Amino acid sequence: MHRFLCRALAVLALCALALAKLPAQDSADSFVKSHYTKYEFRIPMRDGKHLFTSVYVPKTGAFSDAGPYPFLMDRTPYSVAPYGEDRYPTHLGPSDEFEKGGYIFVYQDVRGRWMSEGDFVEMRPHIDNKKSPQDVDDASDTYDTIEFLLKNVPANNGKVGIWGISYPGFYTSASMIDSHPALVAASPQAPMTNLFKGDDSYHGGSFMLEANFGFYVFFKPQHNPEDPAHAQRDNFDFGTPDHYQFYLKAGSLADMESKYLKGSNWLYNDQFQHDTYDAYWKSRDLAPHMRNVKCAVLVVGGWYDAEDLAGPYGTFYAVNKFNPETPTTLVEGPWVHGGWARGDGSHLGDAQFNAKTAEYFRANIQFPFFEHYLKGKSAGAQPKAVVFETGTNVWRSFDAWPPKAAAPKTLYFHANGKLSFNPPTESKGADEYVSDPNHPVPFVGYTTDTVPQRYMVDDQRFASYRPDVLVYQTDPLEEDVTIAGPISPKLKIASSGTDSDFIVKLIDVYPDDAPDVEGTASGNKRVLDEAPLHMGGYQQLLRGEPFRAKFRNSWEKPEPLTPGKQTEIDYTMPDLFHTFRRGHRIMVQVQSSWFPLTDRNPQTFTDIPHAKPEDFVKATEQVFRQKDAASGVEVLVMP
Ligand code: PG9
Repeated sequence: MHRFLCRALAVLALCALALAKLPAQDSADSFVKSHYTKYEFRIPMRDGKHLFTSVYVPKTGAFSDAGPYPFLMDRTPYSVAPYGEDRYPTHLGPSDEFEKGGYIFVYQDVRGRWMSEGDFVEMRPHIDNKKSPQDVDDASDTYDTIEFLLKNVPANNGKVGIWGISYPGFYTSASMIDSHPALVAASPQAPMTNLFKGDDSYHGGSFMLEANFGFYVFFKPQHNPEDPAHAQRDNFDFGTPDHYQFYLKAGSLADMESKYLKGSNWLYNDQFQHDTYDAYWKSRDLAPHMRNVKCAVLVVGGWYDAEDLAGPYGTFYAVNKFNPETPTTLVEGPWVHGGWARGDGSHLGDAQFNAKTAEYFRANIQFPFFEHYLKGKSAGAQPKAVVFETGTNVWRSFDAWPPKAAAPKTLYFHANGKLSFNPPTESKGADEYVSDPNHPVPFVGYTTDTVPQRYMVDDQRFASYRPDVLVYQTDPLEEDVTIAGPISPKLKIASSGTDSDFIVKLIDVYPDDAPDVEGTASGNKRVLDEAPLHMGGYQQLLRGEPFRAKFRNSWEKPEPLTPGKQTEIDYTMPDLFHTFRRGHRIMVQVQSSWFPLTDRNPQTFTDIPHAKPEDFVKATEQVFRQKDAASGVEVLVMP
């Protein structure tokens, strides 16, 4: 038991530190300690609260660039440790280029976390028209922080940049609103934009169970910010590495909370108790507030981000919509959550990209962006989108995203598991399966105690063999097919139940003679032996998302299905840029559970977080594929 707990703690600690690129453990002879001087401030905000801020200033003569230097800020809920002006981290900034590049690094505990005063509010809602000094949010906290830094930190050049990954990515997005005039460059990376609509909490109305419960047993309310060691390293013991079984036996979300957390974490309770798009979630949607963004923006996301997949698009589209004159670029690569900040980015799981995509991003996109706006270095044109095309494995730039040339086409379901761009002609046609919530379809084909980052490109053959998974695939392609942009399932279904989930997965099927690849360990350790991997027939997941049928007409007011009645389930999955190579097949799978990635739908219209065991009933799901009721997936195809 203890072994699993230690592993889980270690994984979480590494993720939090790696993602935040925060100072890890200090080391006496670190490069940082010999090249920087550390200052700690408790910066007063307009409402009187003080935010704890660590500042690292290059020592005189430390770098060829003699300064003055710009600020580069990172605001985080995950702690700015090490605390103490005599304790230094081993690294600073987004990458080594910055650490040696002549910057003043600023790390701040956000309001209500660790050493900062005030109350922590999950994804603090933005206040558009602030009426008094008591109207505070992360835009005002950043503004006040910048005012203080400019006046109190030596050797600065009056310019400020801000960046952050995940939660720090959200704080970056929030800081850009009504931005301080000294803030000239911001890079929100894997930012949460809307936790209910596709970021960490809900996808298509389904609760992201494994990721959220696994996160909130560690991310807890803090009662004593003066105690930096405060119980973030909780002793939660799952008791088993097999989380499929753990969650299956745990019962409803409410049962699980009362059994394991006992009301100790209102942050988690807020997540699962607000299971419709209510005022709690609407107030936290950052997109409608992304106005008066005067700084240049570099939004970064990963095609395979298991946490904040939708957030980068949400921020990018909002900044463009409300600030058309502001230089804004979207960068998307074949990365997991924060994958661009570490490693070389040459592969993920068994998927090979034949390019060091993360190294390329850090050196050729991220560093030049900040050097240009913070130091006036030349950086060339700033395209609207710089995106890595998987399949062909090349970087491309566009003046719009999705590319203007990409045109909508539908991949239609046909009899005998066929998929084609031609619509069905049959007057009658449907496929069906029995979905049993007590035997849900697993989201990976192996035992796991986490959300393996590699799941988003894993082989789907384990699922395709199940009778409760529909499989449709094209013939081997005679020429390359490139898709660019969102992927939109359009299903005509009927269910014997009064609610159901529908998960659609878009898959690239490798030809039987695909070359082997060397066994590789990446992200979460390979689940297979380290040996050449036979890729023949590999069904590589590209994109999968659930949709909870009760939300088909309204996110606010869920509605039951009428048993047996034909119903449309139309939704959109986050963007891709992928080429299905000649000889490959395009595959689509359809299923009604994805466990324990998402919580189970009882398939009875009910209050799911409080569902009773007897609510969980089998349902026969029909998917129509006929002339007047065609089902399929709409994609944007490049010419
Ligand atoms: N994206 C992660 C998260 C944010 C908020 C709630 C749950 C998870 C993260 O910041 O790592």
